[in-house]
Amino acid sequence: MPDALETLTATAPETTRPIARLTRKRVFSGIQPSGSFHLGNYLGAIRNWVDQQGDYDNVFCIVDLHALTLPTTRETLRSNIIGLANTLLAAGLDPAQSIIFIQSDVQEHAELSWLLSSTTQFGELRRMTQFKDKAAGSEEVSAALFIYPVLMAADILLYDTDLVPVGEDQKQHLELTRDVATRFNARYGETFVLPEPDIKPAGARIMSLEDPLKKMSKSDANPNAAIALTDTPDVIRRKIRRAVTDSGTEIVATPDKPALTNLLTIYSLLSGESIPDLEERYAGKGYGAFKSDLADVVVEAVAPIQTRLAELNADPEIAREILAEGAERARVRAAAKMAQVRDRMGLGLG
Ligand code: ATP
Ligand code: LTN
Repeated sequence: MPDALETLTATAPETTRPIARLTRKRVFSGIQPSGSFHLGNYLGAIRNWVDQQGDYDNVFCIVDLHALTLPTTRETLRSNIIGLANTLLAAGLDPAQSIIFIQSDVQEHAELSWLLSSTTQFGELRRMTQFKDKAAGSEEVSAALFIYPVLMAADILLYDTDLVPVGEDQKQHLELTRDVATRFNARYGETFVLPEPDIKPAGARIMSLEDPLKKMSKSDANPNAAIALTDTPDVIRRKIRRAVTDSGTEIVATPDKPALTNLLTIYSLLSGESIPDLEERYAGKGYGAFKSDLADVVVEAVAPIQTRLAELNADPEIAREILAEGAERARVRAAAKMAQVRDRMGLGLG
């Protein structure tokens, strides 16, 4: 992939780019290397990161420390990290426009997380719905799973982030981040920028194909619940064919039809056609024709990403270099912020 290498070498060092930092809003977002990247991740988050990256000063992070909150192995984590990095690049993240790095390569994330845990209340963490959901589904609940949102707050606050593009499921974590930052600023003086969530109304919550009341999730035990970006055309067609539908036969997006609403949302986001136009087109037609067309739309949308992904997978050095350079640039910012935080809190002898 000479293209990616060219953009890599064209990227100016962090210290020579002050103008961009002064004039553009700062964006930070993260994604866990915790399993196969699915259509919900793409439509709810990454596609927005890619579409907007020219407008902002972006930092995107593969949050491997977060992936330790649920049981994993060394081999799985390693292969998930490189797989995710290649997927993000294949989906269009551009190192010339965005800093892309691995969380554990910048040690300040873990350090700030500890410091912020002192301005976070136990009761606040206990109320987090993601913790409750994930804890309910695991036999062993680590302390890390409980403090997960503090590490997320550290990720965001370390970079003076203005905007955090995420799916709807992360809204509560963003509220916590703002609360923790507000409390810290009140106690130690103005230190952190208060970030705003950037949640797009469409695609913010793509639902499971097996249960339209649950979000499509990497950690779903049922492999038919999610369409992975790496699924073959045959697998995509099969999953869509067997996706649950609602009672009745109408193809409309109404509150009493969560399954059809979800399928129409996916169709609309990938084809660019509006939901009312799709409802009109499929009025009186059966689920069979609708699902078959939807499968075509999905297969066509993921094909170019899969082609780029295969090229990147064939040469893991490309991602490795991009991530190393991203970590170097992220470290410059993180170190400056941490020096300020340590000083504000009175740590060490200054
Ligand atoms: P898990 O379900 O195991 O927690 P995940 O699929 O939510 O994993 P993350 O790495 O936690 O994956 O999320 C990456 C980004 O994708 C986040 O911004 C998240 O809000 C978004 N996202 C995840 N699932 C969906 C979904 N079903 N619909 C829309 N956005 C989603
Ligand atoms: N918790 C997020 C992943 C994540 C993140 C972040 C998102 C970790 N740190 C910082 C935005 C900003 C998730 O599960 N999707």
